[in-house]
Amino acid sequence: MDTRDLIYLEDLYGAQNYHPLDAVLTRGKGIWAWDVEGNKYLDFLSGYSAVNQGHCHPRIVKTVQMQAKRLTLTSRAFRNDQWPLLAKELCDLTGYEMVLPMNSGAESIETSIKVARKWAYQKKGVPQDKAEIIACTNNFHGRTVTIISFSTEPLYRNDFGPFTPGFVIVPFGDSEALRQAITPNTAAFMVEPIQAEAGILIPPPGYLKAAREICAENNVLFIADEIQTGLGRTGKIFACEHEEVRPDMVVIGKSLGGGCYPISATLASRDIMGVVKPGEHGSTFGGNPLACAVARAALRVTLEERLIDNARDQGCYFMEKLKKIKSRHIKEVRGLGLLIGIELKPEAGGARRFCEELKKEGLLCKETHDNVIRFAPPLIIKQKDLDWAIRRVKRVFKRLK
Ligand code: IF1
Repeated sequence: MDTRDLIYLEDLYGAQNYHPLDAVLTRGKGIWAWDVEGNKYLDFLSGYSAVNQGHCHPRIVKTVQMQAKRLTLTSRAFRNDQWPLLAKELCDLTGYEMVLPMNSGAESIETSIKVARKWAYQKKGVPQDKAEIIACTNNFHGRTVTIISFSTEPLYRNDFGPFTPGFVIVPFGDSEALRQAITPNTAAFMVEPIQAEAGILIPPPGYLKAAREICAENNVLFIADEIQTGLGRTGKIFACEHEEVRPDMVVIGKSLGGGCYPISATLASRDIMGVVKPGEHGSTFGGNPLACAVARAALRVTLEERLIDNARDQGCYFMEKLKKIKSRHIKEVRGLGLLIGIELKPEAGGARRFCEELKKEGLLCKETHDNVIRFAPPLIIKQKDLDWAIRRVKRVFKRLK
């Protein structure tokens, strides 16, 4: 079947919950993907940072094949030989004492909310059902009803009420507003170190550190959503490390699964994660042996192939090149590591048309929030591939002058 046939079927039978570019992909290898017509693309979205190790990484695929033939799912009613090893490896890597495995990022965000609330009732003495969690304007933490209950984006909230109570919103980047919003019932403050979906918004220098200190002073848990920024994307294991901030709880997902399999996790100290008792939380697939084997391989690849340093170095290189592009449409180029965005001026007519043109040049990019083109290639990308990409980005900005 060709592109047209497949789009017809998708539009006829598939729920219309996305507005994808019309690239019908059928194969991926490393930074490259091919559509059903045989056109080759450089993947500059990496599955929203879930494909940091590149498409179909041979070591990760081999692990999928081996484990899939051995044992895929036991439920947590029994034990398996992969979860304990992943748990130890994650704690050794990050310095946290305990980890709770789930599947999607949203499920682990929900985990962090439940753990923070339970910690508030049992350890902080917040009255039952009075726990408050503070989040930021323009946050993106997932799509469940509780998570969109504290979204400030109408598109994600409209017609999905009634919403979960207990959330307070403060402006992203304003630590004094955070201090003012804290009450004796505040359990936690949840923040993305960089707001990717909001348009690669980087907070003012010192914000994360100040917020962390305010939380510590007020016995409020600092929860970092590192689902997109974590595991090397910004040139560190966690983006919070750029400000030497150590959260009380860290939520990871996406590339933990090596671009092959959904797995997410919440990391915390024993004092915090220890409030969860048997039977109180979990999921059918949480901590399954296939997911854990894949995650162990994904972490090994990330560390042994030095993807974190590569993200730092290639990100610097690429950002420098992008900043040299002369175009009246460009308002700002910003980012950290290989999480980069070009914000266009409103009169540029929106980022979507630039992404359509970039697709014609063989670059798969996604606009975010109307005016930002997001560049987030797999962390394996080499300088020569970025040079290939830069030449095409320049061509598009020249054409759409
Ligand atoms: C969609 C956005 C990105 C995330 C952060 C939690 C989650 C995500 C920081 C939830 C997921 C994905 C979801 C996907 C598109 C994509 C996205 F545009 F929606 F916001 F990346 F920016 N925290 N982000 O980025 O993780 O449950 O999806 O595993 O929903 O359209 P998930």
